[in-house]
Amino acid sequence: MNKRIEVALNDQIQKESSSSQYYLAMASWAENNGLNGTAKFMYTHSDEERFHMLKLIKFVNERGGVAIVPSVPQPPVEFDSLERVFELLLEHELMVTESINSVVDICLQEKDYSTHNFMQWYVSEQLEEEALARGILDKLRLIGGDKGGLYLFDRDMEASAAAANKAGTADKKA
Ligand code: OFO
Repeated sequence: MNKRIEVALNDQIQKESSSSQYYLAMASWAENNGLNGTAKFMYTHSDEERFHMLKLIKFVNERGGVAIVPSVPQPPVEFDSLERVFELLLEHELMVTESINSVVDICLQEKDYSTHNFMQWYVSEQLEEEALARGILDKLRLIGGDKGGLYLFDRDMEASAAAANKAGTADKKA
């Protein structure tokens, strides 16, 4: 495997792993703050990020590279508010998108079209994740401090986690 591509993919493995830990920390915070639906959503999201990481690890190894299982910095324990959680999630996803784009760019520079093709899955995944985070943030801003609204929001998040779980199982079987 081309060295530059291998380094870029290992860097991406690190980012997906840190996304997984970050969302796990958000899940734990939500669970400790009575937001069980949001916690389920975040636990599922954390699992998805782990799947993104595993997919990259397997790809690197199958292509003759060496995947490095990264250590990741400890994510925060406390968050200021639910809105802040989703602001941070969106910021994090924007950073990940930038990183995916840079891997795609390196693939083109190195004329590695099969890795370029593999990375297209991540490109569309990022589009979905950004749209999801923006949609959730819009809802939270509408709700503001309304407790009833927050209760319904949390219930919706539980339904959305269940749907994602179902789709995720199908995805991993595909
Ligand atoms: Fe892996 O998609 Fe988010 O970070």
